[in-house]
Amino acid sequence: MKLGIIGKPQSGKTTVFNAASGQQEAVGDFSKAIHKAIIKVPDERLEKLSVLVSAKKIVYAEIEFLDAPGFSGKGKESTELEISADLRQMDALMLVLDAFSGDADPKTDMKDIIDEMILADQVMVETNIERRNKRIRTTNDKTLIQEVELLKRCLTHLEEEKLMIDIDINDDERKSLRGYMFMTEKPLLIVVNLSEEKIATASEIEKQFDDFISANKRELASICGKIEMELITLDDDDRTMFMEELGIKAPAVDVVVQKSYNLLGLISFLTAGEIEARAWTIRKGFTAQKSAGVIHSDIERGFIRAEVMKYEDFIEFGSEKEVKAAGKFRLEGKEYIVCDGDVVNFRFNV
Ligand SMILES: Nc1nc2c(ncn2[C@@H]2O[C@H](COP(=O)(O)OP(=O)(O)OP(=O)(O)O)[C@@H](O)[C@H]2O)c(=O)[nH]1
Ligand SMILES: [Mg+2]
Repeated sequence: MKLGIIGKPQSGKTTVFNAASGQQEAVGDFSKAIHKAIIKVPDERLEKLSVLVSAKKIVYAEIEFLDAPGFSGKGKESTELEISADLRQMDALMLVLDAFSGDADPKTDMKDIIDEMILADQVMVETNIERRNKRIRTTNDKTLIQEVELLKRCLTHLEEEKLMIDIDINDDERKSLRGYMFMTEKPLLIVVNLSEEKIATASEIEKQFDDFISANKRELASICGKIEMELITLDDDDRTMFMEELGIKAPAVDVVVQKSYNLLGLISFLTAGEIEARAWTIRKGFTAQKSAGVIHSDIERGFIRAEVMKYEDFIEFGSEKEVKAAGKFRLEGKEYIVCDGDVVNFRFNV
């Protein structure tokens, strides 16, 4: 799963990327370099589970982050619409907005970046309509004609300055468009990058985005990128002290990473044993058998049953035995839909 960090030049993309990844890429250098990192998804359930079962280690779920420059930030005026192929490959986007500099106007910046994405999609659709029309002239191919009709609907929608994620089309039509990898079809996490002084006014700034966020597949988080970046350079004791001084409970970047995970439509089921307490990434709606395959294809192939406890029950009752005594231990078949936080043990035979 890939999440791309985008935004205007100098909006704090690399700062947020560093804070989330613990990497130390140069900031403020206008570089066009793409940075990549695999990020652990914070999950305090794993820490509690590992204590309960005396696990030797914890393995967190992971997502891939890309710090991806490439937007001019000039909105409709932009001429460089070369959104890189890397960005089109992303499963979701994190849009970082400057709310730290003196004349910051995050709402307008957001509009500009979105306009730029809409323009890029529009250009792509136009090129594809042209190409198909040429072929239709020689072949008169029915499927191509249908495709062009659908693309024309997309074009009208984009010309109305709307995002592809909000277009009203049926599932088959959406599927047939998948190959285009529209920029404006990706789930979006808006990250408001505040200055130290503005943290107190976060909720006021966030309100400006209410209308946009309430719609489908969009999330919002506020963060002070600079503080977060400093936090990761400290050792555990200093970090705790620094956070207490600032009155923050957990690094805001943890929330950002968790929200990205949700936005990608991902959930975790958990396994707990002496070797490790571990989160496994699945998509919402995965069956027990398919989930088993995430651990190993043999377990999927030889699937017999899944032993399932809710994380909360396991913590409340303290052991498998007690969960059983309380009647909360379940044996599920291969069609069972695994839920976030299920503590699972697969029985299999190969
Ligand atoms: N005060 C303050 N400054 C910040 C914050 N985030 C970033 N900056 C500063 O803004 C400048 C740009 O930050 P970067 O993280 O390099 O921004 P970027 O979006 O990666 O920039 P480009 O890759 O050049 O487009 C740097 O000088 C940062 O120190 C913040 O939360 N607060
Ligand atoms: Mg950068």
